[in-house]
Amino acid sequence: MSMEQMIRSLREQMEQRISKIDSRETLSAFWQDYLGKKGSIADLMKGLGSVSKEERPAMGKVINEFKVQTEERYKAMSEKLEQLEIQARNRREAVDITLPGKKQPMGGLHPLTLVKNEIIGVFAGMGFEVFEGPEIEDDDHNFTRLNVPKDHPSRDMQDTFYLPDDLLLRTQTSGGQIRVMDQQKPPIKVLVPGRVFRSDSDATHSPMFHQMEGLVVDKGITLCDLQGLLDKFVQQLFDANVRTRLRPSYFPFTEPSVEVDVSCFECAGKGCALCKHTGWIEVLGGGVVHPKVLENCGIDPSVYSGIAFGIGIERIAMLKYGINNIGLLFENDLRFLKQFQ
Ligand code: 2NL
Repeated sequence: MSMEQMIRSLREQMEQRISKIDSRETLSAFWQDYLGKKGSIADLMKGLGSVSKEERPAMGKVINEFKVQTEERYKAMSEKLEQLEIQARNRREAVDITLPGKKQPMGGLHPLTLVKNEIIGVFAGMGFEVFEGPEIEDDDHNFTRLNVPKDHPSRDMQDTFYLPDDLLLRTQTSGGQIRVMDQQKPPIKVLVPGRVFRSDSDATHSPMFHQMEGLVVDKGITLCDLQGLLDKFVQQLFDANVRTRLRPSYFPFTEPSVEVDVSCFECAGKGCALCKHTGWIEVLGGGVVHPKVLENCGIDPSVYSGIAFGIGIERIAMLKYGINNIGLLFENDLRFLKQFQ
């Protein structure tokens, strides 16, 4: 076979190979077989040595044309493969910009937080400052300095969760007010919100609930100040027309102690299911701070006097929103919670 015939046959073979290429791998093999160091074209170049001097330039030209043609085919195929790869990637990564976005649902405040904020809002308007104490208290802050000495029967009034080392889960936030009195001298006007714990559980009691205690200490503070303060408070919280009623009660840390009722905001005192046909609803407890408590905090009870009160936030929330079971406030069922948004 002459060299020219050989080149013609190689050229046909090359065109066949290139038309079948479908990947980088087969293209790379193609390059090796034709254009590589040990490829067909290199072989042809070597064979040029045994061609006669007269024929050599013409033959060289034919080989070179074959080489250029092969390189062109290679380059074209390489570009074609690249285009195919880009198309494939674009298909893979395609984003449908007409699809609707993912909705991020709006969060909202828990009804207890709403009520807490509302109560703080009312008292802040009367000049109260907010202070928070620790949930884990010592016996001294939770009981002793509040005039509830060890072995005093009133410790049984609230079943306490005790911890090791004379520590306990606070049964009320009063330890917070004790700290305020330790740190600042009268006039004092503070509101202390927080979680409190009592071993008690039924439809209206939870072992953990939220309380808001208030304390005012200054010269000449009386029970009348407490009623005036609470009158304004319930009028802003429930209805402008409600009134308060104080009934005698007992707490070791106040003397006198009172239970505070609000006239029914559902029936205006006429009697309904909410007020159990009495016209009155119990909302909180309070009283005049016991002189011993002031004394225990380094405040002279012959100069200063104080009033204090404690509000159960769950109770207020249940009254305001007509919730009949306290458990609903802790289950976090969205069907319930969404009603307050
Ligand atoms: C309730 C209502 C009350 C207080 C809390 C208090 C705090 C200090 C001094 C005096 Cl530092 N009193 N707090 C007073 C009366 C009632 O909460 O039903 N508690 C068992």
